[in-house]
Amino acid sequence: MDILILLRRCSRYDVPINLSHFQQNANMKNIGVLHVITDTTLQSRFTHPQLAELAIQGGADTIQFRHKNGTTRELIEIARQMQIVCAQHEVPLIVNDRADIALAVGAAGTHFGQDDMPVAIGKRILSSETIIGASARTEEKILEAISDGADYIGFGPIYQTSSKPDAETPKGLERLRRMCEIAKCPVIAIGGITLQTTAAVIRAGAHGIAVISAVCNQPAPLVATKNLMREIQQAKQV
Ligand code: TZP
Ligand code: MG
Repeated sequence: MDILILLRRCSRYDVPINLSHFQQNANMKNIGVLHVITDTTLQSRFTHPQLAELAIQGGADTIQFRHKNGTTRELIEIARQMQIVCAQHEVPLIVNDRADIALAVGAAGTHFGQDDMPVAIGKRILSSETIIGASARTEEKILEAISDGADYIGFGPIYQTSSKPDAETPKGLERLRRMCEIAKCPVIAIGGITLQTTAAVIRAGAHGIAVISAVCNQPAPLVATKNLMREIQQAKQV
């Protein structure tokens, strides 16, 4: 058995050893810098797979499927179509909330919020290659998710957003900067990020960004994605 798996089992369920730095060094996965979250509630011009295709054509290096209603069968069917698009272009598909749907369609990863499956359980039921992203309402819970082995964390909302009805008050760039300093894994900033604010977010230390409206609600999602990616890359060079 993989020694890290063995040690992690011991640490979580038997003895209190914090292995977060081990996990970062040994299991670091390739995490994209532009996560486009597809959405069909804020716009109805494009389906989830169509948005995935446009975003990938524009250079998105991660697609997240996030759909808050619908039956499990419906979600599996949409995710399956998205996985076909993502696999064709070798872009990872992350399924929001649902480890079972990620497993069902062979997606690259899942993203868990504070009320979803705990990261420690996700680690047990998903393969070791599966990307696990996590976000939470408090910094304490975020740090817990990191020490449980999250591969990246989503941090936000950075700015005001109307895309998530229950979003908290904006955390701003200073708190993002602090989180990036203490997190032992990549931080993906989310919430109200636009083309105009992308550079500041990256300069605050974010590994990347996750967006809905800055792509899905734009007249041309492909062009919007291209512009965001260029902005990220330029900000990383400075
Ligand atoms: N989680 C925190 S803010 C947010 C989510 C899903 C919404 C992001 O959407 P937008 O349009 O990029 O602000
Ligand atoms: Mg969730």
